[in-house]
Amino acid sequence: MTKIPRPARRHLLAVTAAALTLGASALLPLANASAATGCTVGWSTSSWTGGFTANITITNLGDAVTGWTLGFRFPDAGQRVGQGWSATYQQSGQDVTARNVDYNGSLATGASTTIGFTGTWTTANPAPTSFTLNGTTCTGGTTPTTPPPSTTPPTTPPPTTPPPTTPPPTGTTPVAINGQLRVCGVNLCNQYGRPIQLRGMSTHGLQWFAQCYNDASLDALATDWRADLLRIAMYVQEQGYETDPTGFTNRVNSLVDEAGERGMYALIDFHTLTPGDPTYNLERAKTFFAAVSARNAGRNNVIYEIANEPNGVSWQTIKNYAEQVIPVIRANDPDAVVVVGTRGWSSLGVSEGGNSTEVINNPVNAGNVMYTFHFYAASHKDAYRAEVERAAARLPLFVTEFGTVTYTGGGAFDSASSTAWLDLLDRLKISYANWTYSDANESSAAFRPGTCYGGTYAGTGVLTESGNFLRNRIRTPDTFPTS
Ligand code: IDC
Repeated sequence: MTKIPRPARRHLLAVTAAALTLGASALLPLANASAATGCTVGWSTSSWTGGFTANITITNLGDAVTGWTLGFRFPDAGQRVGQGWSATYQQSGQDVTARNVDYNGSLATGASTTIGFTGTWTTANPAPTSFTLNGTTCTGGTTPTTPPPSTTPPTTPPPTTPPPTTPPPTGTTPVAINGQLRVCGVNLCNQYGRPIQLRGMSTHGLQWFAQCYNDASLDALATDWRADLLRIAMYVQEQGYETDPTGFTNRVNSLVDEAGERGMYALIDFHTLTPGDPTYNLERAKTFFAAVSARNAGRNNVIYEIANEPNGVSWQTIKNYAEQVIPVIRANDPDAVVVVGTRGWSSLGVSEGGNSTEVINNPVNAGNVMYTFHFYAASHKDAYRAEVERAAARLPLFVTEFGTVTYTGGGAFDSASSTAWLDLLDRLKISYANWTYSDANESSAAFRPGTCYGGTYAGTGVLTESGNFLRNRIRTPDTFPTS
């Protein structure tokens, strides 16, 4: 038996005694004597002089419950609950109980719910160290992460009106509506199991265009362009990931968060290009995807793209690579969609004289996988479109990158071919990201050169011909099914 160290044991007894004295247990639903119980609670606050907000995540580790009461004791006598959300609060002395509201009372085994409140403090604001759920001490471990109080209020003040206590759906963003995605048949499907198409933009190389990805530009992407998707192009060579694995991993993770805060999906692109054999980067891929999948496993807006454009190698080599990288991701993030590059710069083999049959006959041995197709509209036309139409009946396809220009990233904007392509993708519900959401001095870039050194990204005044075309295509309303 694990020995509880003395001070902790004393504390647990104190909490129980206090709860009993205050009659808190009278509020509890009758315990089913045979039901397994257990819980873990995460507590995080942001605190300023005299005030704080607390976010509390409750995870039920026992049998399913249909109603719950969370109990905890403030360590300091000056701490008070103010306005709460997603629970009703009572405080007596230092003891607090939070009871579920209608929509979050049912907690299946392993399920979590998050509640919170604004509060006040006088002399100190330490986190509670022990919690109970329906009277059972949460021994699953508490994770107080309270930073030391700062002397100035946070830049975003606590809400003066509480967030609504009505149930989700909580928003109309692409991620709020569609939730965790998965592959169903040849489609990308949302949380209702219905096919959807995501439309969005790709960054340029993060090593060159970091200045283009900031609050203003990402706000414009989410609200002016109304994009569903941000592809995060992390080059591996060309002064990319291999020169600073930690730095680039952090940069990708922070862009995942930025996309998530705006309700957009994030496509994490391991942007291999030269050399074209993904095996060259296999160990780097394993290291990178282990890190990003562990870090983002709890997020529902992440899609993994494991090799941008394999070239000069067989499909079998790409498949072998995929079957080594995918398990690394799945070990951490079992339900995320993974997109696998194809032969001939992700042309389904066409640019190297092949076609999609090699994939159809020999698919990657893993579920929840899609296959990459890339095109550049001025270079790749009817023959490529015909192959996409043929393949789309058999394979889940994702156009993780395309250009409206030639495959060099430059040359004239091809309006007719770009329109034909996007009409086809819309009809087949194939998701896409355009190269690039940047102000690179090349015609594939959406912004005019110099835009990223100014503060304006919304509207049409900063756009190139290609950018204007894409913005018009992307900002039309989505028609995501919700049942
Ligand atoms: C191009 C960039 C260009 C950069 C070059 C470096 O547009 O500024 O100098 O990469 O490698 C792809 C690749 C993508 C290319 C793009 C245009 O995925 O990295 O970007 N392209 O050439 N495949 C087909 C075209």
